[in-house]
Amino acid sequence: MVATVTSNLSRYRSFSSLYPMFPLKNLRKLACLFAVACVLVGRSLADEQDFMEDFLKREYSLAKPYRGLGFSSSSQWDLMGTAVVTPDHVRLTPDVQSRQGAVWSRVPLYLQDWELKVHFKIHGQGKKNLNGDGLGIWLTKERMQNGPVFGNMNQFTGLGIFVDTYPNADKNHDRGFPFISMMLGNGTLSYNHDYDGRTTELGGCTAMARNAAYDTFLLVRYSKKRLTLMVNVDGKQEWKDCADITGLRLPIGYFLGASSATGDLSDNHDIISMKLYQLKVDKSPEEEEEEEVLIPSVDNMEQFQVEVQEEGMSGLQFFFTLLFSILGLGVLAVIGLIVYGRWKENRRKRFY
Ligand SMILES: [Ca+2]
Repeated sequence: MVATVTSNLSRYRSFSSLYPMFPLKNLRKLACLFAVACVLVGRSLADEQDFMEDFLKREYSLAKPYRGLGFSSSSQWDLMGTAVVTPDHVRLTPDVQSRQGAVWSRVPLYLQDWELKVHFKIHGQGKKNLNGDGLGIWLTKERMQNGPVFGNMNQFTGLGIFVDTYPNADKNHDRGFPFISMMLGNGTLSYNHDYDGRTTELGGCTAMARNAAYDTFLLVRYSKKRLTLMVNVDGKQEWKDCADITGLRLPIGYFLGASSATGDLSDNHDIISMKLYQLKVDKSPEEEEEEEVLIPSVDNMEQFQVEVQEEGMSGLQFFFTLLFSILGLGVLAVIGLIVYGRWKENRRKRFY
């Protein structure tokens, strides 16, 4: 080691003696600066890593290796339906028609401020828009239920994030699919599959997360009645804003889950990880004293309501409606004339 340093130094000496504008002193300074910079950068990265790991809540997280997941009594997760565990992922549904699968946490989430990072993969043989139906990420009062909302029950209570891969309502192609959206259920609101849930969505965005060349993630952050949804699906290692809702009240003690369903169309729907981080947030005394939330709600919910346009008449339908209306009116006029003629004749006969 010493020998190498010495020989390197002698090489520097010869180098600097050949090129006097590059004196050895400067080289040493540069080397020192470089070393200090390396140490600082290394330390800050390590700090960040530690920071993140400190706040990762393993009891609420699903990550590799999935030891005992779904069958061991020590596992924090239950599987249902077609969901299976492999070394690389939890597959909610295979690329086969009419399947439903889910994974649900056994532990209710009692954190006030949190961040959920979901690593998922949706892929299959079907051509674009000939695949379906997508997956749902949940934080709800209910768990382990079957149903029509991406393999979970309708009229759920809590938060649903949907990666919808099939455009059921999109006749005008006004939004690209897959479309990621969020909905807050209060136990009576219904998700309408035929409209891709537009009547109840709080926000969302298009995210090309199917058959993607990169790892695909979504991130949900909830703190101080604000829910933000971000996506990372194009391999750029940056989060893109997808939805940002303020005034959203979500009770604690709900369950995390992920579910999926296939119908006539199908895909593989895989969850690689769901990592839950606790957020440390400074709160004012008033914020600390907020009364307990019992039912999920959003302030000014109306502002998020989307008008669903009933499908109008097509040109051909309009033509036939008009044609039959005119014919009908014509027939009525003829009948009227005949009746009038008879009445007039009868009157004349009576007159004579
Ligand atoms: Ca859909």
